[in-house]
Amino acid sequence: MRYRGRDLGGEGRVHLVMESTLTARDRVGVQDFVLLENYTSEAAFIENLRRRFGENLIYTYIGSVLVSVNPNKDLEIYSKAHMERYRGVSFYEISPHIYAVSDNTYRAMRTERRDQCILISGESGAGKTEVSKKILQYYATTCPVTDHLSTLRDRLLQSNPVLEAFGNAKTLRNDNSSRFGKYMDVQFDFRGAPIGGHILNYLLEKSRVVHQNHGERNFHIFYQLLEGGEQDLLSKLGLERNAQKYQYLVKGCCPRVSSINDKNDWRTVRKALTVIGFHEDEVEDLLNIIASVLHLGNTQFGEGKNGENQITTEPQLKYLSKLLGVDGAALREALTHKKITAKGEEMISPLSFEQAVAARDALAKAVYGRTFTWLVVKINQSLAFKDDVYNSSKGSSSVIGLLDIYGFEVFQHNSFEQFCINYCNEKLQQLFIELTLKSEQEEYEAEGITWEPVKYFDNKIICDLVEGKHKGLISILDEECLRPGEPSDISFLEKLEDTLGGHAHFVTHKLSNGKTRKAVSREEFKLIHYAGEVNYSVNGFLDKNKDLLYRNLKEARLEFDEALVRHQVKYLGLMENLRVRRAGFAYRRHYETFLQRYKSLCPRTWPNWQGRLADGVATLVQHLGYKPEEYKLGKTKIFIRFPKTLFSTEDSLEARRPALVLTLQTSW
Ligand code: AD9
Ligand code: MG
Repeated sequence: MRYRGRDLGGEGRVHLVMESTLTARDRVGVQDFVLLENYTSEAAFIENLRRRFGENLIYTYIGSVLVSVNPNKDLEIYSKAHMERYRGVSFYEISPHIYAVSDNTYRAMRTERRDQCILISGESGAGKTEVSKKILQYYATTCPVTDHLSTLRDRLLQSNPVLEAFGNAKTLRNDNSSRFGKYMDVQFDFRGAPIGGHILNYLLEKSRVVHQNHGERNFHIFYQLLEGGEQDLLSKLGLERNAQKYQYLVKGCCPRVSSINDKNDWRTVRKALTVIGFHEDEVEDLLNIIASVLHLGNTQFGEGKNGENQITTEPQLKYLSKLLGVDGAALREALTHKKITAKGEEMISPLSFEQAVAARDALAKAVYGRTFTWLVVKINQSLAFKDDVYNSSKGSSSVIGLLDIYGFEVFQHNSFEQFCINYCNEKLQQLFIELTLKSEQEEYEAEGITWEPVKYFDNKIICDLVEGKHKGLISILDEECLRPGEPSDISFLEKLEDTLGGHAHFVTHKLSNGKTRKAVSREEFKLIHYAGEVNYSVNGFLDKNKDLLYRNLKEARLEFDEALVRHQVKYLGLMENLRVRRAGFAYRRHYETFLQRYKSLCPRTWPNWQGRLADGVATLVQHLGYKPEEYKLGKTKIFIRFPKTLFSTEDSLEARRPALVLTLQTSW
């Protein structure tokens, strides 16, 4: 089967001629769900996704929202030639692609001179980070650059491998799972050239430094250093080329991952650090800290002659003091003793074995966490917009923001980390609902447009359950952390039961009739999230919440798992979104703006319309031959149902809103 006609990246427009008994549309489905005949049927929706997926067409629109289905294999759709095809081409004129969203957002930024934002949502492993990288590559390749800007462009691109090395890890759901949230601003000058960038990082999962679940790994950088680091370097750091030797790397029993080449990745990261502008001594400091975390993990405690708890691994202590640049005796004391103040006097008291282990782990987590923050600060310094270099751009720059967070995740054992990650996803879903379902429908009502409301599940109820003042889960946790006496994870759970018991989205083992529920253990609570049910173990909640840094805040890998896709279609509210889009109006403009822009197309409105604005617009669209079903006149705006040639993408309502990309996981 061959396509005839213009090559548009495998899919082409619907007018392509195919040498087959099937029409192009039958075979590849529709590229915008708004065009789906049976648009209320979930089965038809999924079938359309499946057909397209079968043809390696992983992108489909719902109006201006891009749905991306993870192919879990390299598709040849990201070349420079592909980028060129999307440059300056109208959103609806070419097959859906992340480059179309990137280009549309870029042009909207330039023509409107307003900041833009691209929000990427989807569960863990669905492809959010890949999408964000593709967007960045698109800008790096297609935007104008001069010599000195090319350095900035390279730094923007190279910040990814560095941040991923230190902030990503293999989990059971994704071999390259982001364990921190990232919001990146790319700043452009008036010519549309990238001139600066800034990264905001959220809530790194530091607990991973000292513990990994079975089948998971620590952060990539540890394995990269051990696999790829030159022998001289490892000797200097006192490390052996064997991940199995390090207690912090053996917990998950997973030193190697078939899809990851630690050695190659090490080279990439080393090079990237240089491109970003790290000095050799800074890289040395960085690696000293990474090595010291491994030595901390191997620091053991045991009973001394007088029954006291002491460090039994002297070589580790020696390396630690050398690498961290601290006095050995002071470090020994800090790891085995604590300072307490009693009656105004400072006293030193020995730590028990368990306390010493906890103090060691806390130090490792704090050291790693602060190093990550420092890394982001350094990257930001290197990406910072420099007025003196680009003074021609002063005061006239705009930004495109990219949000890539950790996706919703459920494991067999879920703890504070999953709670934070999943809460973050609830908030993003709120924003998504606000942008696609709520405000859209409210506007029709406000403008007096006849409208049959589309019902949808509003997850505000779950956000309130988590963040509500005084009675929300986080408030209760904070109160319990600050309460005098002996607050514990279990006392926290009891408080939750007292306050939230009976809430439709909160479940514990206690049933109202006094019996117990088997599906939730005595140390767990269950939250019924928008994306699914998750049991959280309260073990460690108090300690982890006290940590201030937190407050700042399978191999599938190639099938289309229908149940998994259907689940995501449901909880992401895609059917509801489609219904709103289908029944709604793709474009809207204030009467004044509309008239101003198009009055020249009608002799009766040109050069100036003298009467009421609404009458002028009515006159204009009648002259243009619009059929009544194609538009509606509201109180202050005209609403137009489908894209028309009259409206280029720059005019779309969507250009004024954050672009939305939804990524779907296909297998796990
Ligand atoms: V998490 O919430 O950080 O755990 P993400 O970010 O949603 O997750 P990621 O982008 O890391 O997922 O994608 C997971 C894997 O899917 C990647 O490592 C790729 O192997 C694979 N993937 C994702 N998108 C694409 C794609 N467009 N083409 C090919 C892809 N492979
Ligand atoms: Mg990610």
